[in-house]
Parts: sequence; C-alpha cells; structure tokens
Amino acid sequence: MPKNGQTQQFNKAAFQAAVEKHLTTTYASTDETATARSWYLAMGKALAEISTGNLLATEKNLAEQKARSVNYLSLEFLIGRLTGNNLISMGLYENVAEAMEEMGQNLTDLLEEERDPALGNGGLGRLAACFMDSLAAQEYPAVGYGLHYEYGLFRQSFVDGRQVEAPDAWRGIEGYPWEVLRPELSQEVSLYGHVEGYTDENGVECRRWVPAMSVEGVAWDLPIVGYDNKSVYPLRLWECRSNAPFSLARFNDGDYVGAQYSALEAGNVTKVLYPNDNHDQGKALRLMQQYFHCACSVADILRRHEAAGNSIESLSELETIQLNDTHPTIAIPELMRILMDEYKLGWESAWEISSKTFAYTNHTLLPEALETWSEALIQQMLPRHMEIIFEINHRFMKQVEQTWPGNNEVKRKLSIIQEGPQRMVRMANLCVVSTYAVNGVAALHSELVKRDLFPEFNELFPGRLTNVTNGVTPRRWIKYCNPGLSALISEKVGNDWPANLEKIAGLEKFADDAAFQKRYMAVKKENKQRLANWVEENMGIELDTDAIFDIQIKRLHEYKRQHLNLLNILALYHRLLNDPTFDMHPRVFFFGAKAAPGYALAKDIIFAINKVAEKVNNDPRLGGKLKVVFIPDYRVSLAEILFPAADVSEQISTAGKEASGTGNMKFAMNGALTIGTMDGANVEMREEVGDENIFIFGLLVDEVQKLKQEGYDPYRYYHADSLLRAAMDLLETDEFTPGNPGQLAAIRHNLLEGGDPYLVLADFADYVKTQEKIDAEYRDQKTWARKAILNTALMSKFSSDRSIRDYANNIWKLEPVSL
Ligand code: T68
Repeated sequence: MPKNGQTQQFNKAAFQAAVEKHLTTTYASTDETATARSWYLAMGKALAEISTGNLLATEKNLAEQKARSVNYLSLEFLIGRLTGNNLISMGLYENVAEAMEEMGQNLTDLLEEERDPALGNGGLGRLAACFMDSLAAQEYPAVGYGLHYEYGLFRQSFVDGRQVEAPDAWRGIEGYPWEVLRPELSQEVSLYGHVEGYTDENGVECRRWVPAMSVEGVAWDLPIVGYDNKSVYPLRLWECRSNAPFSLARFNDGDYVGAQYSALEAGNVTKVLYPNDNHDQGKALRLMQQYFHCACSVADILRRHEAAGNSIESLSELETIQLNDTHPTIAIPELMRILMDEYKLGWESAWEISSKTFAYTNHTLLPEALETWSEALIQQMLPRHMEIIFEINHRFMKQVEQTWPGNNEVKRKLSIIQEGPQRMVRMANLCVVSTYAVNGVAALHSELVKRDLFPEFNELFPGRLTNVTNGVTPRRWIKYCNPGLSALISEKVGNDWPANLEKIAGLEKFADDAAFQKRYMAVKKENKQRLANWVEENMGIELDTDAIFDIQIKRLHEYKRQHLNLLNILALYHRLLNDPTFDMHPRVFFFGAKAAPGYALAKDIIFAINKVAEKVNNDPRLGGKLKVVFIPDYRVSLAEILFPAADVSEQISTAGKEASGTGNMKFAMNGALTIGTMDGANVEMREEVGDENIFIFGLLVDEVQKLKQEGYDPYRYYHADSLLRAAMDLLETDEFTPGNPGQLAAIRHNLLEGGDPYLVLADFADYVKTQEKIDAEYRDQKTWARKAILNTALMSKFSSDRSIRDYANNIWKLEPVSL
C-alpha cells in the first residue's frame, strides 16, 4: 500500500494560495476582515479541492477495473466534523498546521469553527460513518448513500432543567466546505398515481406505474478519505428539490394528489431528520424520505453499472446493496419494478438478481422499533411497489405452505402483511425474505434474532441469518480524539496501529510496568482536565480531576436505564447524608443524552437528573464527594472530549435490549473500565479483557425472560430493600425541586405502578454493590492503571476495520482495490 499517498501531493505554497483565493473569491473576505470562521471555511475548501480530485480518480479507477462494490444504504450517517479527521487520513495534519500558522492562524482554533454534521440519531448513524471510514481505509470499493437533510438532529438546551429543541442548520449560511454538488447525477423521483396494464409490442401483458407527480433528487458528495492511502470514496447524499413538484398534466388525476401535496410543500422531503431512535413513527413524510432515498440510490447504482459497460444480468456480480436497518427496504421493490417494468425481465429473472443483491442488517429486537407501514399508505404513494410486495408475499406464502402444510398460525406469523383492522407491511419480514444475508450486530444479539425474533425464518433459510459484531474506527476514536494516548501507544508498538489495531495488543506487556502505568494515568489526567475545563467554561461547574469520572453518554431511552444510574446517585446522596459510617471516593457522574421530542418519560428523566445535579453540586454537606453534570447538546464533537476522559463507562441496559452498543467500545479503548450488564457487545468485550477487568452485574437475558414470564413485581424489590426505598422516595419529595414536591414523581410511578418494564428495580441492588466495588478498586491506583491499560490493549477486535473485513469476507465477497 502506498504510504501517506496524499502527503506526497502536498505543496505548501500552492495550498496557501488556494486558501487565500477562497478567502477572497469564495467568502469575500480580506486578511483584515476575515473571521476565524472564514479562515476555517477557506481552508476547508482548499482541502476539499485535494480530496475531490482523488474522489474522481478513485471513481474512474473502480469503473475501469470493473471492481465489485458495496453500496451502503442508510437514512443516517452521523459523520461528525470532517476537517480534523480528514487531515489525519490525508497525512496532512502537521503540514496544514504549519501552513496555517504561517498565515497567522492556529489550526486547533480553526477546527473548532466547524459545526457537527449531525445527520443521524445515535449508534446506527455513527456506525454507518465508522463503516465508511473503514471501507476507505482498507480500500474496499464502496459508495455510501444517504440523505442531505437541511436540518440534522435538533440542538438541545435546558431551560430550568427541561430539554428544549432548536433546529440544527448544520451547513450554516455559507454551505459546508467539504461537500461538492454533482448536478450531472440528478434523478427524477416519481410519487403517487396508479398502475395500469398494457400489451407491449411483442404481445406480452405488462404492468406500469403512471405516477402523478415527481420531485428532483440532487446529489452532494462528501469525501470519505482513506487513511494512509490515496482512495477517496463518496458519501452521496440526496437533496430533494421540489420547487414545482408535480406534473401539471396529471394534476387532475385525482384529488388525493392535492391532499398530499400540502404535506410535501410544508416539509420538503429532505428538510429534516426524524429525531426518533429505536422507535417507529409511521409518518407519511418519513415514508416519502425513505422512498426518495432508495429511488435516487438504486437509479445511481444502475447508472454506474451501465456506464461501466456492464449488462443488467451481471448486477449482483458487481454490486451488492447493504440495507442499514429496514429504513431503506423499499429499495427492494424499487429494483424489482425497474428490472421488470423498465428492463422487461420476467419475475423469476428479476428476483434472481434482486435477491442476490440485497443484504440486511438488523439493529434492534424492540417491538416498537420494528417498522411497519400501512398498506393503504404504500398503496397510495407507491402503488406499483405495493403490487410487487403482494407478489413477493404470495410466492413466499406458498413456500411456507410447503414447509408447514395447513399451518395458518405460522403463516400469520411470517407473512409480510400483518392482518388486522389496518393491514400493515412488516418491513423486517420483507427484508428477510428478499435478501441473501441478514445480520445482527453482536454475537448475543444475532443469537436472539435467530432464537426469538425469526426462528422460523432461520429454519426456512438455513445460513441466511448471521452475525457481524460492530466496531468503531480507531482513527477518530483513538488517534484523533486522544493524541496523548496515541503518542504513548506509538512509542510502544510503532505508529501503524491506527490501520492495524491488532498491534495494540503489544501494550499488554506494559500493563504491570510502573513507569508506563504512571505515564498512562498522566494522559488520563490531562484528558480529564480538558473535559473539566470545558465544563467550567460552558457550564460554570468546577470539577476535581482526582474524582472518578463516571460517564453515561447515549440517547435517552428507558431500556438504556439512565434512571438506574440516577437511583444509584440518589442512594449515594442518601447515604452521605444519613449514614455516618459511609464513605466514598469523590465521583462525578456525567450524562449526555437527547430525548426524542415526543418521548415524555425520557424528558422527565432528563429533568430529574438536572434537578438532582443542581442540588447536589451546591450542597456543602456532601463535601464535594458527589457531582452530577448533564452535558447539554451531546454530539460527536463532545463525545471526542468525553470518551478519553472517562474512568468508568456506564453500559447498563436491560439484558437483551441493547443490540450491540458502540460507545462501550470507544470507552474501553480509551482506558475506561466498564460497568455493564451481559448485553450486546459487552459480552464480547468481557471475553476479550477477562472477567477481572470489567464490572459485570445484573440479570442475564434468560433470567429477564423468566422473571417476566413468572410475573415481575417491582414492589417486591421496593419493600425488601431500604436503600432502594430511600432513593425512590426522594423522587416524591421536594428535595430537588424546592416548593414543588412531586415534580420528579413520574419516574417513581413508572417503576412501581407502571410495572417497571425494563427491570430497573430488579437490577438495583447488584448495581449498587458493583459500584461500591469500583469505588474500592479505584483507590488502588496501580491496580486500576493495570486494568485500564489492559482494556486499551485488548480491544483490537472492536475496530470497525475488523467488522468491515467480516462483511467483506462473509457476506459481500469483496476484494480491496488500491489506487
Ligand atoms: C442502535 N440503533 C442500537 N437506532 O440501539 C445499538 N432507530 O445497540 C447498536 O449498537 C447501534 O444501533 C449500531 O448497530 C440505533 O441507533 C437508531 O438510531 C434509529 C434511528 C431511526 C429509527 C430507528
């Protein structure tokens, strides 16, 4: 592999001239009037010129070589800031820092001017971003297809402790310097209308869609720069332009067009990212986003395939399409429609191609997150697709009948169409039937997909259901965000670990080396100070970096159990004030989490944590032992400060509910010890680091299921445990909301009368005990350092490079192609 491929092309004087040119001609600034923001924009544009050239070269090379490629379809790519990361991948960080210094600019300051492109909700979107990074780093031919939302995930602030949402105009008024418009790739996307039969020139009976309106899809490419190589792959984001979004000629087609048109007009299709994670909302505009994304992406894949001179019959040999969850499922009937109605293939030939092209990743078992769409809605918006879905189901039901003759129970369960007062299309079932591979995202999760979610499908399609354990990119999540640790690692194992994370295992032999322990802990301390400074500057809270930094950062969701963490905090508060024999090492509990705007209990939990924080942080009786910090507007750029600063990582979901988790991996790589349940990838992390180096607690999946079957009674735990009772009862008082008792009572109510659906009370005692163990172990800094080092050393499995190799070898059958 050519080393530092892009460094060789760097010419400092030319680069500085390009920055100057953009400063004056693109952003109309002079050296005198330029702000830090205009310097950042000009620098970004100058860098994008380099990456765009390499993007076009990569595209050309792959077309010429007729390389097999993966098309990663995702409604979300939570890429985070690109400038610093791309500089590292290009090998230009030092060069550009020097070039900018000569122009009187500090690179670190300029990088802070970039807004986070927050084009995703959480884990699923961030995974897609890590995967693109790993595809490029290993030169597996790939295109990422997503949506160019005008507004990303909402910005969060707190007003009197309550979450307030504001729109996120991530591109600013100037536009984002890294994106390039590709007008030549525009697509027209049809909607509504009806289906008609006709006889073609050969006398064959055919079907065709007569749409009622169309919108335009415009492509923006963001460069995914390969680490230490020359390849640059596109992340292609479609923007909907619907200035005149309907055909006048067909306007009289039916009144329903008029009815739907207002929805479109009110919110242009790609206006805003839906802010729900792990929850299906079923809004028509969301279905329109999904179809718009799929129609543009499938058309672009076919365009590339044909432009390279390939026949449609060879599609599945050269292209594979990975569906990131069911959100892009409508791509399946879309490809079938094009193959049959436009390429005139028969059903069998079309199915042969389509079912060998698509693969699907499942990210959740939560019933409320499994997507269904009303048949009536699909019928109205995409009538030809509905017809095709019926035909897929019809043929599938015949297959089920052969395997389980006369068994209507099993048919009802497996059918793509769910019967009921409103018939619904089950997108996950459609995916399992229509793809060649279905994977879960961690070993435990994939087993549960087979055992609990799709047992009959597993019988019907042996081998189709499989696992690819998630991973995260070590470039962003170690090298870029933790320069101190990176330098230390490089010194011990050489500097090629970011592309070969197996190398960090070389740290294992230094785990007992006192001098190394000291330096490792000194880096941790610096990172804690960096976070403490941020908190002081932005929130006015002073923190002691000798305290244990205990961090839970992830979307707010009952199954993730931020309220279990809160109950432990309340128990500590109670004991500090009431138990003279109780002592604890000072600890700061950090939270970062957005709640979906319509999720009332999640918002109540945020409010409660904020109110507890207000009290605790200012209560002199606690002697500074307990602090609570809720970081507002948690996002990728803050994650980059939080992960390196953690001593303790909170991964405390109810067993069986967190498909994988990926934050758990980022924490451990950066030397935090995990307190976690036997859930998601925690299970595999424990396998890697050993039971002594992770704090596991709580019920196992089978114990959770058994307890629920037997009839779980939260009151049993409440009555039996006086500490739990004390913590719970604090929620009813006005201890944290002076003069307003009961403001936090919704949580208590949900846990008692509400039946505690995520077994918070059942796991409380073991959680508290395990937190005490952490407290004791932290006091022995040498042992702690040893464990932290081993966590860094033993995390190589969780590089997304390994995940991508698993996909490439076991599912996609892809080979790297170097430029
Ligand atoms: C997450 N899912 C899983 N969903 O919860 C997490 N959902 O365990 C896993 O590690 C991660 O995916 C990556 O596999 C999500 O993040 C969403 O964000 C989402 C968005 C829209 C609709 C439904």
